[in-house]
Amino acid sequence: MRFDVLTIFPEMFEAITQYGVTSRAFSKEILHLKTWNPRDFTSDPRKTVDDRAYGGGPGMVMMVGPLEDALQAVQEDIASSSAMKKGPTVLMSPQGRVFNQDLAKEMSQLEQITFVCGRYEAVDQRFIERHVDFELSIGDYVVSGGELPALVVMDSLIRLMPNVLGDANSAQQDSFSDGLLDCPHYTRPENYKNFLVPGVLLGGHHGRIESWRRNESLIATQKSRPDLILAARKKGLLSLKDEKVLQEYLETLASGLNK
Ligand code: 9WO
Repeated sequence: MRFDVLTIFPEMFEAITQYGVTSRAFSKEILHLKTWNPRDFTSDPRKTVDDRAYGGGPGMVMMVGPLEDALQAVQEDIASSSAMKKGPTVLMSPQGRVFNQDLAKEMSQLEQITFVCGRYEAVDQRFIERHVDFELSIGDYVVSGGELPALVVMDSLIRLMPNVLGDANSAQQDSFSDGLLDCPHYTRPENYKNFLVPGVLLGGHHGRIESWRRNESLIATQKSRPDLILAARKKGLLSLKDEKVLQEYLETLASGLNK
C-alpha cells in the first residue's frame, strides 16, 4: 500500500512513520508514505500557497495552482516508479463522509490513496471540483488543518493491513468488527487498594471468561452507545444468547426504576 499526502507540514507525518506500531509497516516496506509540499510547486520567492478570498471576509484560501501541480507530480511519480494503479484523491474536510470502521475496511483494500490536507480557512473550490474524488470527515468538529484527520485515517488503515501488527491486534480487530465497545481489562496487581480484579478472570476457565467479556461488551455498549447495539442487530451480529443478556440487563434497569 502507498499513501501520498499533499501538505505544507510534512514533518507531522512522522507521527505514524517514526512512532509505535504503525512505524513497523514502514520499516518492513509493505507500506510507503510520500509527502508533497505545495510550497515546492510555487514560483514566487515567498512560496505563496494561500491568498485572500474573493468576495471578501476573513481568512485565507489555499490556491488551486500549487495543489494541482503537486497532485500532478504524484500522478507522474506513480506512473513512472511502479505498475501500481493510482487510487482516489481524498480531501480531509468536515463536509465529507464520516469515517468509520466499515469505511476503513473498504479503504484498506486500495493499493494507493492520495490525501489532501487543507490549511488556512478553506481550499479553492476549483481544486475540489477538478481533482477530489471524495471528501472524508473524522467527525463533526473543526480542527486547524487536514493533517491530524489524515493521520487518524491512515493509522486505522495501517492497523487493518495483514502482517503488520500481529495476533493481539487481529483478535481485537475481530471483536471490534461486531461494532461493540470493548470489555474492561485488568493486569497486576490482583488487589489494588482493595479494588479487586473480577474473580472470573482469575479462574482460568476460558469459556466463562469469553462469555463474561462478551456480556460486559454488550452491556457497556447498551449503556453508552445503544445506537451500536441497533446497528449490530441489523447486521445480524447478535446471537440469541446476546439478546437474552441484553433483555435481562434492560429488565434489571426497568425494575430499578419502578422501585
Ligand atoms: C472547514 C469547514 C468549516 C465549516 C464548514 C465546512 C468546512 N470545511 C472546512 C475545510 O475543509 N477546511 C480545510 C481543512 C481548511 C481549514 C482546515 N481544515 C479542516 C479539516 N478543518 N477541519 C477539518 C476536518 C477534516 C476531517 N474531519 C474533521 C475535520
